[in-house]
Amino acid sequence: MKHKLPKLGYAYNALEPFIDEKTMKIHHTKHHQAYIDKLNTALSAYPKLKEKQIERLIITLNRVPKKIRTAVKNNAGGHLNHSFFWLLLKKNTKPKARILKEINKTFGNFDNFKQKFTQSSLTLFGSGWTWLILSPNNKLKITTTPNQDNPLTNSEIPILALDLWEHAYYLKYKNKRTDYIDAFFNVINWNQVNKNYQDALGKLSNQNF
Ligand code: MN3
Repeated sequence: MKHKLPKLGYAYNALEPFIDEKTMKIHHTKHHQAYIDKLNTALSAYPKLKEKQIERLIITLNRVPKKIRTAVKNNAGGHLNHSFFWLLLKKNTKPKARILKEINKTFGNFDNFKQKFTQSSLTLFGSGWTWLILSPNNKLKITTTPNQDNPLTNSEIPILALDLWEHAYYLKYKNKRTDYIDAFFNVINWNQVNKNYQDALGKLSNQNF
């Protein structure tokens, strides 16, 4: 099995003016594709690893031969994170249902959540991601990871993610990470976030992650 670039499911300009067409196109067809190409290259001599689901590959990273472990960590991580991220983007949805209830319960109210998520994103040094995760003890938490690391490595299940690599925003926002984070809050697909939360609760109760 060769890993392949997933379809975006919407047009490259669908998130304008918040995330611009050019950024989306390069991000998807060049950056995401590059992780996939490098992952396929790293796995090419390992038929069994080639058949592994991308999530399993990340969760069981310590069983990947040392020789290719860093390449797999970075590029399987890049593939997994971006595949997850694309689904989280859509204009004109609103936080609702179980996830909103849980956000309010955990962070007091939605504005507090947004503020904390923004603050974490601004204090992350260099390239990485901000996450809303479900912890093994069934709590929502905001975390950050460097590079292309994924919270699954720490048994935390991703619910929401923001790509904070400069390639995700530099063409439009230059050094203004704050403006990019603000823009992101206009294109979060809350239907997907709610689904991710429901799925995470299911995985947690089955210990299936
Ligand atoms: Mn990216």
